[in-house]
Parts: sequence; structure tokens; C-alpha cells
Amino acid sequence: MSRVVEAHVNVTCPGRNFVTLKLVCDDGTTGVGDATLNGRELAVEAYLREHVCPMLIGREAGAIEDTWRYLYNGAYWRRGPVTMTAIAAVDCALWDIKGKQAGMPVYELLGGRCRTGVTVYGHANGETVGEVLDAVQTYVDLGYKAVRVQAGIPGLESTYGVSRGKLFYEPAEGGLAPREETWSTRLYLRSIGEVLGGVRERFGHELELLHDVHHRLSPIEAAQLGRLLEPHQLFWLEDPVPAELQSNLRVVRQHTTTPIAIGEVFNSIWDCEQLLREQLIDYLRMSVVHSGGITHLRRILHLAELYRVRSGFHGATDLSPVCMAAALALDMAIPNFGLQEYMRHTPETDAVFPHAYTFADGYLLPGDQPGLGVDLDEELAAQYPYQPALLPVTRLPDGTMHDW
Ligand code: EZ4
Ligand code: CO
Repeated sequence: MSRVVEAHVNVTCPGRNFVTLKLVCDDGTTGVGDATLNGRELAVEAYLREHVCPMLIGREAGAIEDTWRYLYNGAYWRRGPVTMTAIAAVDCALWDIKGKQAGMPVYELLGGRCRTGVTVYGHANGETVGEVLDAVQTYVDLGYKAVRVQAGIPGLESTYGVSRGKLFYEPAEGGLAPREETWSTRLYLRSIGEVLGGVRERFGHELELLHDVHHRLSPIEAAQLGRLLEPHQLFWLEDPVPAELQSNLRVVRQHTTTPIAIGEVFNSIWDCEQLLREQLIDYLRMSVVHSGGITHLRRILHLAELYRVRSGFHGATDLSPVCMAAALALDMAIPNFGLQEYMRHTPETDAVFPHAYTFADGYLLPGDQPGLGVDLDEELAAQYPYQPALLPVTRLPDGTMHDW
């Protein structure tokens, strides 16, 4: 039996902030887990350092399920993004260790491959329809089979999700208080149909198209949008409404056949239990890092499978390569895989987190290294100290605070 002898938390900023937990066992095996919570990085770092790491010393490294229950069921305060991100980091590090000790990739431990590669989608953004078309072309040329399309809204100064034609889009911005953006549902609903229609016209119906609304609409507005976009046959419409009130999705569902994907801000089964049970969504956007790790997310996806809901794991740049490696292990092993988001990290981030996964022809391939196949180069990481950065906040034209 192998025991944990060291647990430490690393914070680094190779272009954006990442928090990583590293565990070391008595036989020298190490494991890593992503603990990055965009804009709240130091809350998780402190939670792990002060409240979790000391409890891990001396624990049996192989007892993954028991450790999960120790940190979740055993604690009085449950759930929430900070807690569940910290638990995820421990869980992933323990899966990484178990894989290395067994000499197998983690997807083998999870039941083995269900597919030969993980289909991913990229982010094509532009201010104008012309810029969007060019960005989609870039992804098509790279071999992508699915592309998320976001465009500027005429009449608004800036729009979330819109970079300027770069592969490395980063929504968080430096500073101690967030920048403020203006949102207009009316202007958005007037322009988005033309954007997605333009992409369909140019690229035909084989390419899978996705679009993210980022929680900006009311249920009936989302229903209108779903209908409006039906001719363009989206693979999914993401986060059309804030989903704390899960029954909101009934309204959307009653009116449109556009598939719905939700969940990147969820952190436990209790955020999506009704969505699954009533079949109110088609794809679940949760992530390993914000949902209690491989152990919890795998359980949720097994439940989802009963209700014909498939995975669409979050994979934005604020999820580190450590999270991506863990997501790929699950993507390979669950029967109800749908699609994996893949926003490319900068070369600096890739160097700090050397990894085995590779991109080819629209797929990510996890490789066959034992464990998660990813590591943290602590020496290199030390060259990039933490820098405060935040997502913007959003107001309506009359100044009312709106949902981000
Ligand atoms: O805003 O990851 O679908 N992807 C997204 C992302 C999220 C960020 C939040 O941390 O919506 O860009
Ligand atoms: Co999103």
C-alpha cells in the first residue's frame, strides 16, 4: 500500500493563472490535479493549502473513492465551486498516481477505450461576419469537424467570446476590478441569425456548428432564439439561460428542437439532476476541475446516459492542460461522449505543463502514457508569478447589472 507523503499547491501565470496540486507518495510516484477557478484562483489555493493538504499526509493513495467521500460526505460544508474544485484536484492527482502505479493510462482504469479519438471543437470569433468566416476557415483548414461561432454585435462596443482572430483567446483581463461591458438582447437577437446563416451558406451542412449565449436570455427569449436558429441546424446552443432554476429549461424545450448544452458553471450532480431526469438538455458542459474530479463527473455521466444526455465537457483556456488530460481520459471511456471543447493554450502554458495528448485531424488523442500523461514543470512555473485577472461584468444599456 502506498501513502501520500507530500502535498503542495503551485500557482503560476504563463499567460493566465493556473493552480495545480501535486501529491507525492512514499514510493516516489507523483500525481497532479488542476485546481484553477478563473478569477478566484487564490481562494482554492488557500482552501487546499490550509484545509485539505494537511489531511492528505499519510492517507492511502489508492483509496480514491474513500478520499472523495472523506472530503465531500465527511465535511459539514458541501458543494460550491471552491470546495468542488479543491476536491477535483485531489481526485485527479490520485487517479494520476493510480495509473502510474498500475502502468496504465487512466482511461484504461475507467473501463478502457470506447473510441479511437476525441472529437473537439474550436472557437471561431470575429467582430464582423467576414471576420467570422475567415476564422471558421482557419479551423476547417486545421482539420476541425466542429466549430463554435461567436460574433460582435453591431451597436455594442465589445462582446464576450470575441477575440480578434487569434487562436489564443483569453477572456480574463488583468486588474483588481473587472471591466464592464454593455449587453443588449435586442441587438443580439437581431444580428446572430445572419452570422450563423452566413457560416452555413459558406461551409455547407457537414461542419458541426455551435454557439454560446453565456446565460444572457430569459427562457422565452431563449425559446425564440432556438427557433430562429433551427434552419442552421446547430450541434448545440450553449447556456441560453442561467440554469440555477432548472425548470426554466422546460420553457425553452417546449418551443424549440435546437439541442441545448448547459453546465460549465455547475459543480455537483445537484446542479443538473432535474435537467437530466426531465431530459431538458442534450449535452452536459461540466468539467472535471469544477465538478469534484473524475470520480464525481463519471458518476454524473453514467446517470446522464440513462436519459440519453451526452458529454460536452468544458475545455476553455482557464482549464489547464492537467484538466484537459483528465477530461480526455473520461471522454475516451464513457459511452455517452458527445464533443469536447478545445481552446488552445499558449506555447508558454504548454511548456509549463508538458503533456502526451496531441491534436490531429479534428481529434485529440490522449496518448498511452501511464496516469494522466501530463506534468507540471515547477522550475519553469516559478518564472511566471501570479497576476490578478478577472472576467468582465455585464450591464444592460440602462446600467442594470446583467448575468455574465
Ligand atoms: O467564459 O471559461 O464555453 N466557454 C466559455 C468560457 C468561459 C470561461 C469562464 O471561466 O463560456 O469562455
Ligand atoms: Co460557455
